[in-house]
Amino acid sequence: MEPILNFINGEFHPSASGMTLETVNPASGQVITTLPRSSAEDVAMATKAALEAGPAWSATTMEERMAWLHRIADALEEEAETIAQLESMDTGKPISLARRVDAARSVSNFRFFANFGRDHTEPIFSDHGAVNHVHRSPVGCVGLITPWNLPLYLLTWKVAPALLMGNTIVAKPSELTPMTANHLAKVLTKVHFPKGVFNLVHGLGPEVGQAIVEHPDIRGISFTGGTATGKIVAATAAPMFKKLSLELGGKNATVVLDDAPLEEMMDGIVRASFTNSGQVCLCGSRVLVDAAIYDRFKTMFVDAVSNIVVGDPASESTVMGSVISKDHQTKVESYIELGQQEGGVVLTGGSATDAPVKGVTAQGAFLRPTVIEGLSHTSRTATEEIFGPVVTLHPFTSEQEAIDMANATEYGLAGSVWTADTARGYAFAQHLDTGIVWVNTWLNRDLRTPFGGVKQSGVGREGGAWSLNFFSELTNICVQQP
Ligand code: TXE
Repeated sequence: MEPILNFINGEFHPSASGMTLETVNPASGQVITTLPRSSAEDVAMATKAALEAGPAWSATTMEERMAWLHRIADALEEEAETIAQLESMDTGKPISLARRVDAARSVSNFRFFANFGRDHTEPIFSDHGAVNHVHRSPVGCVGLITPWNLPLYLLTWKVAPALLMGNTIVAKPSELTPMTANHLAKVLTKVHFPKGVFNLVHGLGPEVGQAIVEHPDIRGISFTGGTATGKIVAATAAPMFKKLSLELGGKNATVVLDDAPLEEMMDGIVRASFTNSGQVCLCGSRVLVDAAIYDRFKTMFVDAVSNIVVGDPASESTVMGSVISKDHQTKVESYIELGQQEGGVVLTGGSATDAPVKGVTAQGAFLRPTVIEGLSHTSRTATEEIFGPVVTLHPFTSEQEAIDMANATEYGLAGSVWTADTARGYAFAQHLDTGIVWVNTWLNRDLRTPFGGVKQSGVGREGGAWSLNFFSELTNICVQQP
């Protein structure tokens, strides 16, 4: 395939140094193409283009920007199948998932904010003979840094509101998954989007991501990725007083209460555990089950998990593809090994050697979904983010114990509660120290709601009005009435 290039000032360019990296199809181990190994020099060029495009873009009206978001959504929709194919090839996720989640949500991210901008009005406060107007203006040039698990889904989640609020952008996708960000640049070119408003610089995190965070003219950073990297981003941005939104790792609990109708809810619990090979920050990687139903749950859960169709992501029948890379496969296998060292028992799945995936090449980064029981909920395997197709099972004997277990990690992103009584589930959810809790569902997303975590899962919220707030600055204009 043609090489990926940076997208700066509406033109495609190699990196200034001419250096490149390779992007690999993790399901086959084959190199797909190359991408620029950019540096601070490329980030400076992209930022200059963004600053030059800033005045004209921020002078447009919300109406004009909403119209642009609709045009982009329309163009992405026309190319949804191409986007799904590229995303599946770049990440190893099944084509069915790439269509249903990645491509579809990339369109709806633009569509949602195009419409949300219309409904959103600013408050006016009148008192003491004066009228106070809350005036919004763009942050300016913002840096968007995104991970490899949901590449276009998470990039567009940031691009749409950033554009809506009149900002210009320097974006950096993960070096592991550059394909669909590149396609977004092609779509913007196709719809004649103003040059320099959206810029894309590819490369390694410490070389390009770091340069974006350090650049003095990039006034806000929206970052999604690992907690360890989030700490580096925060340490760099904080003394520069940049606006900062961090959506980081998670080690989420799926809590199954004693009255949960298991036949009806098992599919949702399995999806929460293994969607995208468990490579979603919202996945439930710890399954806490009331001891009274633990054995019945375990039997049904292990049966469902061992029947998940794992294989070639290009096949329509595949439910779980590969993980993102051979390196990540090794990292996940090390946690399966650790789980056994810590006293856990593998009930299904295991390393690629112990539980080989049939019908795929050994060069592919495949693992079968793995369930481990018998571990303390404070073990490393049950508290560290694995970010792969591995869940641990833990019985509890009271709701309070379940709450304490669920809250016993350094993360606080999401969780789910399963029960026949939704009022009970809602009451239980309020005790979970996380940013999001689903009751009897998972990944049901209303884009108007706040999205983000607490503790080591990040700082800030994006979504709906929270995104508009992050991607704008407020001025209160107080007008003394005559
Ligand atoms: O994240 P990284 P990755 C977690 C999960 C996963 C881990 C690594 O644990 O194993 O993060 O995934 C860029 N300054 N999640 O590699 O390494 C990097 O190039 C600025 C949870 O995706 O944090 C990439 O574009 N940027 C997460 C982006 O940061 C830097 C989803 C994320 O890379 C940088 C994905 C630096 N110094 C992974 N170093 C979620 N919560 O959704 C790297 N980057």
